[in-house]
Amino acid sequence: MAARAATLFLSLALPWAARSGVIPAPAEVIPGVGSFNVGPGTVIQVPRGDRDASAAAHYLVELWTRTNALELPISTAVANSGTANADSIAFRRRRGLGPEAYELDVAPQRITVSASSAAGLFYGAVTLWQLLPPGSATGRIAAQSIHDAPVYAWRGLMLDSARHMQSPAFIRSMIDWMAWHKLNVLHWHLTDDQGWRLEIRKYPRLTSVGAWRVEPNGERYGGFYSQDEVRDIVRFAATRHVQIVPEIDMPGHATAAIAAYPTLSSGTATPRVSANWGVLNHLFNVEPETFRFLDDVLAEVVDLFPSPIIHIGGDEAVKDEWQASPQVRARERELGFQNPDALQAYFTQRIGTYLATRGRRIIGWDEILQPGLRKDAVIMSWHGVSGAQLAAAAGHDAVLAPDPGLYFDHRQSTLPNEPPGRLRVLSLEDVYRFAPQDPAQSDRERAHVLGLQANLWTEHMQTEERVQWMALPRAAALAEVGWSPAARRRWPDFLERLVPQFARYRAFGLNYADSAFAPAAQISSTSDGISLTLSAQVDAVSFGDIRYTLDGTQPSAESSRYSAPLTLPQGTLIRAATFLGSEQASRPWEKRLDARAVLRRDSHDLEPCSDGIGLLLLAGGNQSRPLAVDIMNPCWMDRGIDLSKGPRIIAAVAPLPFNYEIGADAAKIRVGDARTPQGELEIHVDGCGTPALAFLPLAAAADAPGVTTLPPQRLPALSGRHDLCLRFARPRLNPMWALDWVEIGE
Ligand code: TNX
Repeated sequence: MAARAATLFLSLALPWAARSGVIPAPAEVIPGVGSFNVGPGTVIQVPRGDRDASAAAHYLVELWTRTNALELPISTAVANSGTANADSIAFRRRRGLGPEAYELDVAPQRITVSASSAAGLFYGAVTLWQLLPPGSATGRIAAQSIHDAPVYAWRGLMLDSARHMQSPAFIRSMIDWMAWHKLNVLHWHLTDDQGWRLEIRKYPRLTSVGAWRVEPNGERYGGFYSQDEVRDIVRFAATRHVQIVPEIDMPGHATAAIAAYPTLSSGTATPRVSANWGVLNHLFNVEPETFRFLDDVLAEVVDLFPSPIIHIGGDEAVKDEWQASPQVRARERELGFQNPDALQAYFTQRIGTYLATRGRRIIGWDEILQPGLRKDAVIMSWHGVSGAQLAAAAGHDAVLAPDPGLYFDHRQSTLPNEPPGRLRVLSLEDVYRFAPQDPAQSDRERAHVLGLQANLWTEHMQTEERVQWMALPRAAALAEVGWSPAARRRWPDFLERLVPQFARYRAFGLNYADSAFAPAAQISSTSDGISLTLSAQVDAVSFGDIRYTLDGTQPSAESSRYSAPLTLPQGTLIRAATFLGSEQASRPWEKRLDARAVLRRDSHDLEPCSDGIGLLLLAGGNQSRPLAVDIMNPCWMDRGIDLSKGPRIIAAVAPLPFNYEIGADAAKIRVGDARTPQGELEIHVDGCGTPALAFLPLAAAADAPGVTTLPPQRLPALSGRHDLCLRFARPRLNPMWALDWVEIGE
């Protein structure tokens, strides 16, 4: 409660904070007196001949047109002098500000955006755009003076276009919204085991073969970016001050390239472009011809991407093939290396030397940090932040991209509408509270930390809409951690600024997640009806309000405020949404409180029996809600079930392809314990170790691609409440079975 009072006080004292919604929060804001009226009469002035100022002004017009239907004229009549008309917004050059810094001065008659650089002018325009709440074409901007510059130079997102590919239009749109979060690096993961997505003119099979795979369901999947498309995207990114850092992964994650050109292989059999997730063991060999191939590929990459840094992957290169290959072993001896890690270090070194001749530095995943690594190589830390700590201590620049802290392939809440991904929750607040500063580091080491990045691995993000959902609004939290000084970051204040940001997402048609605000329901039956408890991830009760209706109408800021569990008659339709003041922060949610709502628990409501590799996976056949399953152990706990009346059990299940490469861990998965040819769902009482109380054969579901409801059964009567363990016994690894929902009662 004390925290809430402080929030309210802050937003009253600093009205700009609540109303404007500038994300990331500017470094310094000094409130002024009065306000500037923006409207169709406002004129934007840029110095004649200043193309950067003109570009920034045009971007401001574009943004306000989009979100406020406000299309202001730009005039170049006034040169870079102190005099101007009243009610104008002037862009100005000023010497002495940092590379991305700007100043924004709002006075009652005049707004001035000044910067030394093109990026500074651009970011000044973006901040000014956000000072006007989205919606109306007229409004007031409070007088203030903003001095702003980023804490970190590298504020990035990684997009994996190899596992699933996105259209060039999507990439451009992503660059655009990144820019207005002041994110400035798009690390583009273009090659992997499951696809090679970049046209290389010298090696056409990379895309004619390497860009295509056959999915477990038999469909062909793939595509690639032509060099013309890439050039177009790179040009666009430059206008948004986003650097695209391309990644060509090597020596591992190379299956697609090896499938296209088998002479690159260090294994015996030629692999196909993979449709399996996980870590594959195919590596490039270390023959001179292979380095020539890679140099040729990188020559075209360097030609396409002006980035001074090129990503060469280096992650998860399991050395089984290298160790088994007489050819690789012979080279290793010839070069005088004792172990395969030294050989990877040599590999990295050769590529680094080649790129240096083309004027570029390498960046790689933290596995490339090996003795002898060239000093200008940058380390991207994904094994937590330890890679960055070691790198900085060794004098290397580093970027923080830790798993799981900034891995946006994790779901953001336990709500049933989260799209496929990793089961572990990485909430908006988790990202916001990510602490990039390592107190144990010296100033010199700290200076090596270029910044931070979140990664969008797309194994489970099959569509562009899902990529947006996983990225937004967590990218807004990332942007603030990367840009704003720690002292300016306040979680409740960020949430308030996020509500207008959501309106901007809507104006741009972005499918953002409202998971932080969305109502969640817990339902149980009582003697008086159905008891309903509502909650939200952001602790709506102390922060905002959940408001609901029971008459079928949409909830509004005037609807009843939820404050304590409700008891409602069976059959009630409840609709609810979370509000901050009068602003709606979540999408509306609804639930019919019928008998099924009480009885049914789905895989999201149940507890996984173990913590192996937890995923949210879609079953075949147009299923829209993914199933929560630990692929190492498909098993769920259903707790506190009344068995005294020998209840009926109904379960719905789906077969899922087991297309994972997990090496020796596969032997840990329990299979071969089935009693019937297709296997069965076993019900154990009081834990999983007891003999099965009942089992539901899977024969009825074996031929259906999607979810099948198994024939109901009765469980034997046992007095009292018990914890049930529901697990699959199966004859073989593939298919894997998953539980969709279960109903136990009457
Ligand atoms: C590990 S992080 C990988 C990726 C996967 C990711 C899934 C890294 C450098 N490699 O290949 O997509 O886990 O979370």
